[in-house]
Parts: sequence; structure tokens; C-alpha cells
Amino acid sequence: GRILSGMAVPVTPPPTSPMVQHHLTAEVDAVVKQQVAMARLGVGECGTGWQLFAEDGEMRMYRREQEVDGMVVDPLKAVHTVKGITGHEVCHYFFSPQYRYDWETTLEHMNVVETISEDTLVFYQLHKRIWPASQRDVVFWSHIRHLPNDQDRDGPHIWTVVNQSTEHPEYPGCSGKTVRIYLTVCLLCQTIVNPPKDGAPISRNDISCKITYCSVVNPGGWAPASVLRAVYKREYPKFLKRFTAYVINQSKNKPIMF
Ligand code: 16C
Repeated sequence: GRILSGMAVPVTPPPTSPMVQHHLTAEVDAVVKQQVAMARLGVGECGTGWQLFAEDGEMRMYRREQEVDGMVVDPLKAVHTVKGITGHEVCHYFFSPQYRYDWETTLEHMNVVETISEDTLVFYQLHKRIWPASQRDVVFWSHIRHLPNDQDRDGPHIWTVVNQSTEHPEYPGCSGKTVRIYLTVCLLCQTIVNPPKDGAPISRNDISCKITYCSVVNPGGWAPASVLRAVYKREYPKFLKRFTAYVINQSKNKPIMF
């Protein structure tokens, strides 16, 4: 209800994903469609199995305890509302490699393995080691997309970034002493605009962004369940607070990116 009451953004946003075909097109489209549908499902309804584990201001984080072959793969779903920024801005800073080291505190190294298209990149990331487990790395494609609002032409615009593990011949998972992790991450953002009544131009005081962040990380090999759960309970809230503060700070003296 609250989201649908948001007004149209007054500036025509960039077009939806350019129609460039590549070897990941079909997979990206399928995963994005599925992840966006999942992200849009609420956490509130009875019987969904989501347990609240962290709360701070508008931020709520839920998890479902789940194990596969004895490994903790607890799905995470977080919701947050942040004033003064748009969904396009949030997705831009999350997707773009040049900002990654600024906000991602678990990184030891990151590089772009392949530029598939303007909206699709393949990343390699080496993360900090968590004692007593082996160090982890990951190869994933990352895709940014503006979703048209087909139900309501004047409804809020939605931006998303989806990250999905993939394979790359230059980064085989079975070499060296690092363990490959597998992830699926979806960041979904809706911009809510409350236009000033006097017809004044829209300022950052009139906008907010509803963020949904969903993630499933398979640790890929042995890691003690208690350590893993303790780590994500600390790291996910830290990430979402730090990252959104970063976007606010980066955006504050720039024109609003609708
Ligand atoms: O979505 C996020 N970041 C994106 C861009 O980097 C991307 C990457 C996600 C990587 C998430 C897995 C990283 C786990 C590596 C180990 C963590 C080291 C902690 C260091 C403490 C000294 O999608 C934001 C990601 C926010 C990360 C929260 C941490 C989640 C931990 C999950 C457990 C991983 C299993 C580790 C097994 C030892």
C-alpha cells in the first residue's frame, strides 16, 4: 500500500537493460526474474518461516536456518528504508566496481574478470579469512537493471542488482588453499517520492528508498556452524548500515539520480 502510493518520478529514467545479447543473457534474465519475484514476497506473513535476528531503526533482518550436507546456508532477507536517496543511486554504488573497496569491509581483493556488457560484469573476490576456517573466494556475475512498472505506469520505479555465482576458466575453484563459495544475492530498490505541495522542485527531503536485500551463501566447504552464524549476524547488519551511509554520503551534494 505504502509503496504503491509513491508518486511518479518526474524525470524519465534511463531505458531498461539495453538489448545486447551475450552468452549469459538467458541465464541472467531467468535468475533476475526469479530473484526479483522472491525479493518482492513479504516476510511478515505467518508461516513464512523468517525469523527476525537484527533490528536497527528502519532496518530489519530475517533468516531461515537451513543446512545442506551439514553446511549452513541460511537464507537472509533484509528490509530497510533510507531517506534522501533513490533506488538508482543505491544500485549504482552496489554494482560499480570503483566503489567496492569503499564499503565492502570483508574484501581482501577484488577484480573484474570480464565485462560482458554495460550492465553485466563478472567479478573475482577474495575475502578475509575467518578463523579457524580456510579463506574463501568467489566468482560471480553481477547485473544491474531498471525494471519498468507495468502494473501502474505512474508507480514507483524499481532498480535491482543481482549477483550470481558462475564459473570462469581463469579462476578455477579447486586450486590453491582457498575454498570457493557460492552465492545468490538480490538487491531490490524502490524510490518513494512525496512531491512538495507547493509545486517546488523535488529535493532529497522528499525522497526515500525502500531496500530489500536477499542473500544465500553456501560456504562451499567445512566451516563451524556456530562461527558462521555468529559471523553473518555481525557482518550483514554492519554491511547494510555502512553501505547505505556510504550512498547517502556519496549522493548528498550531487543531483538526484532518478
Ligand atoms: O552483497 C554483498 N556484497 C557483494 C559485493 O561484494 C557481493 C558479495 C558477497 C560476498 C558474501 C560472502 C562473503 C563471505 C566471506 C567471508 C566473510 C569474512 C568476514 C570477515 C570478518 C573478519 O554480493 C554484501 C555482503 C555482506 C557480507 C556479509 C558476510 C556474510 C557471511 C556469510 C558466511 C560466509 C561463509 C564463510 C565461511 C568461512
